[in-house]
Amino acid sequence: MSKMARSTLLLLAGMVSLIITAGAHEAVPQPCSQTCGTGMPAKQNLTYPFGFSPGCPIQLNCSEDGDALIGEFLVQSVSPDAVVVTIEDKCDRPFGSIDHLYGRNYAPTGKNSVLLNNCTQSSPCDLPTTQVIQDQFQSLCERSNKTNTNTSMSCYSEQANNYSTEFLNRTRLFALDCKYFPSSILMEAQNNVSAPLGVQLLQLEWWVNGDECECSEDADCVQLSGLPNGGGNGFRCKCEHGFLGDGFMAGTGSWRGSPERKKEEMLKVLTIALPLMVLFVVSMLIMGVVSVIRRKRKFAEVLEDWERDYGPHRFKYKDLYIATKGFRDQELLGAGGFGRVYRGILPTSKMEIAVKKVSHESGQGMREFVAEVISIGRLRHRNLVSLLGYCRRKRELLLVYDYMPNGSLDKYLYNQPKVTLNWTQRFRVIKGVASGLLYLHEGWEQVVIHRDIKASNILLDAELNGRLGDFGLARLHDHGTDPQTTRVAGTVGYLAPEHTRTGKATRSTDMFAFGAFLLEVACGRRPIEHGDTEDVILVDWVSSCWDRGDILEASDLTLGAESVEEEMELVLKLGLMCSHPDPLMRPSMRQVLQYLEGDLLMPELLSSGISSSGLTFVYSEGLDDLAVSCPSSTGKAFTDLSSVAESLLSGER
Ligand SMILES: *[C@@H]1O[C@H](CO)[C@@H](O)[C@H](O)[C@H]1NC(C)=O
Ligand SMILES: *[C@@H]1O[C@H](CO)[C@@H](O)[C@H](O)[C@H]1NC(C)=O
Ligand SMILES: *[C@@H]1O[C@H](CO)[C@@H](O)[C@H](O)[C@H]1NC(C)=O
Ligand SMILES: *[C@@H]1O[C@H](CO)[C@@H](O)[C@H](O)[C@H]1NC(C)=O
Ligand SMILES: *[C@@H]1O[C@H](CO)[C@@H](O)[C@H](O)[C@H]1NC(C)=O
Ligand SMILES: *[C@@H]1O[C@H](CO)[C@@H](O)[C@H](O)[C@H]1NC(C)=O
Ligand SMILES: *[C@@H]1O[C@H](CO)[C@@H](O)[C@H](O)[C@H]1NC(C)=O
Ligand SMILES: CC(=O)N[C@H]1CO[C@H](CO)[C@@H](O)[C@@H]1O
Repeated sequence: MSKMARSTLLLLAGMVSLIITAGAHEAVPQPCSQTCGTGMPAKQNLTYPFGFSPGCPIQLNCSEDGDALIGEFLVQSVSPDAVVVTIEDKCDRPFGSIDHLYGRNYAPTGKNSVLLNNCTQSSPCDLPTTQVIQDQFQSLCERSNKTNTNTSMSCYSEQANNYSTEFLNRTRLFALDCKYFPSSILMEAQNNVSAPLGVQLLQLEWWVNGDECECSEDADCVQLSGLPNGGGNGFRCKCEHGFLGDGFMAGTGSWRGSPERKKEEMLKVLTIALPLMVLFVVSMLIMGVVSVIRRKRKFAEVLEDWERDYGPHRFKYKDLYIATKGFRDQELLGAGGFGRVYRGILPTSKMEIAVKKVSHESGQGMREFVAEVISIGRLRHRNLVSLLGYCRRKRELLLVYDYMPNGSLDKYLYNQPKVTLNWTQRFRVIKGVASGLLYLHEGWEQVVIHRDIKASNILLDAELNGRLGDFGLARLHDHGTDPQTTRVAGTVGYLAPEHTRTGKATRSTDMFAFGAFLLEVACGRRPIEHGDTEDVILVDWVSSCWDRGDILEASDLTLGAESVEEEMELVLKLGLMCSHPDPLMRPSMRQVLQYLEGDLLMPELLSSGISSSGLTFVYSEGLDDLAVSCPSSTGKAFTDLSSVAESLLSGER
């Protein structure tokens, strides 16, 4: 979702920037240069028609510092309405220099009051209205204290003479016949009383000569006539509000600009971006909702009313999902007949767990099964792997067990290279498993049949104690199947002959499997080993060793001399005894434990009658025409049988 969001954002940003760049104005080449002849940019921002090149309608001079000049006067500012020049106080500035301000395209406006000195004619002047200004001008020429100056200061303003002309009347000004032009003040009328706007400033009105307006579309035109340059006509262009440019057709023209331009661009951006934004937000919302729904579905569990009673035994699928990092393959501990087992760490308690995923075909019998799981979950024995709880989801049942750090026993027996357990450890494991199985068979309020005792179901805890795992699981398969056809659950090689025949699991069938397990541990070999030429059946092989008079020959070679012979012999014989084809001949779990603890002596056994006759017995039940019991062909016959059993089992998964 985040990836999608990021790309959507990028797309959006790209679109917005595209809109902005598309709106940018392309500059129009200007025929009139606004840079000084020296190559220095003018300090003032001049625009057409002002400039320094001869191509400019209003050509200004440029000072060495890059300042625009009119005559000797520094241009302060150039606006679409007026040009303002600086008239620095100078007592002995010749009066004639004022004539430079009357150009072809500009003239002083009537807003100016010019300060004069040593004039022949007097004129009323209301200029120094305030004491400050009066003082300044009065003292102006006194301070300079030049012998050829006099402080006969006067001034001229149109207003003071009751004239209301646009320009300072040059004729009348020159008629005053003054000697000096020391300064000027720009006045502004406020409530019919003119007030000084700026001292040492003079405002010029400007125009481009011509009878017709030559302004661009979005510019206003100011037409002027009877101009001081000889009574000609002129015009001035000014961009409309919200437009940029000089407004002249010969200049840059005008284009939409700030703030309206910005506003409009914003509007444009908004009209395009807003729906996109809304779309984006809506899609984000939809994505969010979808992801929430997906998440919900992902973690959806099956929870029925009857399950509420199981409270603490029920785990949240989400917790298990997080614990196993989403049932990652890296967390996979193993895959057995009943499902895959994952390692996990519970998010809140940080407890290590093993989660077994069991798939079940139907909800039928689920209630009974869960009830049984819960009741089995109450089983507590140091040689049982504790079932902590369960979780149900769709077609899956998840069983949560204690995590066994040392894994299953089979890897210590068969894996190459072997991580072997020494005999003492093995014997302890055997006794532990026996004790756990006794608890299942006799120690609890109900008889619990394990149904799948084998080395790979024995797990080793941190102290290498053997613990029985997966007890009762085979029941799931019983529950899940049609009651009319009973299927056999278990593992080939550990299945008691009568189990395959009747389909009934009893304590005796568990004993048979335990026998196979004992031989496995003692011999370090699987109950059936598929060889190149023929298969080795462990029971047969051990009993043949016994027949030859040396049962210890069958013991695991990797154990070497360290094994205690009596214990080894005991385990081997016990293994054969438990693997007896006749269930009545097998000892009970209590007896087995007593033999192992040395509390009871083993009865003298004969090797005959054990061997694979039990297997042939089973075999003859199913496939009469192949009933052969010669030792050499037993393995072959068993292979056939095992394939039959396997097909039985696989049909059930
Ligand atoms: C001239 O224009 C630039 C930007 O166009 C502005 O930063 C600068 O202040 C202007 N200078 C004057 C004197 O107006
Ligand atoms: C610029 O300088 C030249 C030569 O000194 C003069 O003729 C012209 O009137 C001046 N122009 C302005 C605008 O001051
Ligand atoms: C101005 O000049 C007069 C003589 O003309 C002189 O006496 C006076 O001290 C001068 N004042 C200043 C401020 O220089
Ligand atoms: C200054 O003007 C007064 C009259 O206003 C005159 O008497 C005086 O001689 C003048 N001084 C100079 C230096 O021109
Ligand atoms: C200007 O008008 C006012 C009154 O309107 C008058 O007092 C003043 O004398 C007039 N000034 C001139 C120079 O005519
Ligand atoms: C300037 O003054 C003269 C003389 O007073 C007058 O004839 C002329 O019309 C005035 N010019 C303007 C433009 O007012
Ligand atoms: C300003 O003067 C004009 C005429 O000169 C007059 O009509 C107007 O009422 C005056 N305004 C104020 C605010 O005095
Ligand atoms: C300093 C100066 O130029 N003063 C002159 C002022 O005007 C009178 C007559 O108008 C002249 O005589 C002065 O020389």
